[in-house]
Amino acid sequence: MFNLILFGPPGSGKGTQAEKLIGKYGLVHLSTGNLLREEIAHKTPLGLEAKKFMDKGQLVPDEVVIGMIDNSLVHHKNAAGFLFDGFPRTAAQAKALDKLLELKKTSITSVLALEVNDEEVIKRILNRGKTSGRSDDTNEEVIRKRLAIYKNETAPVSDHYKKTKKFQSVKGEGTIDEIFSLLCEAIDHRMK
Ligand code: B4P
Repeated sequence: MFNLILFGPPGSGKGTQAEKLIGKYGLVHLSTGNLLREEIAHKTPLGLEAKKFMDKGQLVPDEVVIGMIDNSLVHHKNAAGFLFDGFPRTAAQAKALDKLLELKKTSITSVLALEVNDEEVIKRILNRGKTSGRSDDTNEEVIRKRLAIYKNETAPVSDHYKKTKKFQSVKGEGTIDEIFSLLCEAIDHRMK
């Protein structure tokens, strides 16, 4: 199995690149952001609870997102591999993911981190906010809060993967196709 984590700050292009990568490599796309937004759209109790955190730019509690990933892994029993987008975002999530994959007798193959500067991601997210209908995309203060949480809680998760030499940074600035080529190069190299 080829299991890829797409890592990077909010608005770095994880979702954008994930859509292209799953088509090329036949991976199952697991985006915790998308799963949470589906719960919100269906007004489930989980969605209504998660929305309170997301609207403030905060992370949704670990047990909620870990539970969603657990369900998704069970649901996609015969997958050739997974692309994790926006997960793990905390050390506890990274440890839980290792355990869940171990139960499936597999592990993370590669972690690719999109590097984009703060002002560029703020510009991208505010731009998406004009059409996305996402309340966490329209307020610059909330976006800066998401970035601060990324730096304090999520960026340190990279150390977990650096120890096993699975971590690689990729330039996330440029056109969508240029960044896609860099990601494909890194994946093809890992697959050899
Ligand atoms: P996510 O859904 O993961 O959202 P994101 O970080 O904003 O998106 P992403 O990096 O995928 O950006 P995209 O490609 O869309 O999280 C939202 C919230 O959910 C979190 O704040 C948190 O509250 C909660 N959550 C999710 N997962 C969680 C977890 N594991 N634990 C706890 N809470 C969790 O790109 C952004 C924009 O840039 C788009 O408009 C795109 O068109 C544009 N763009 C992309 N590439 C570009 C390029 N090369 N040039 C110019 N623009 C580009």
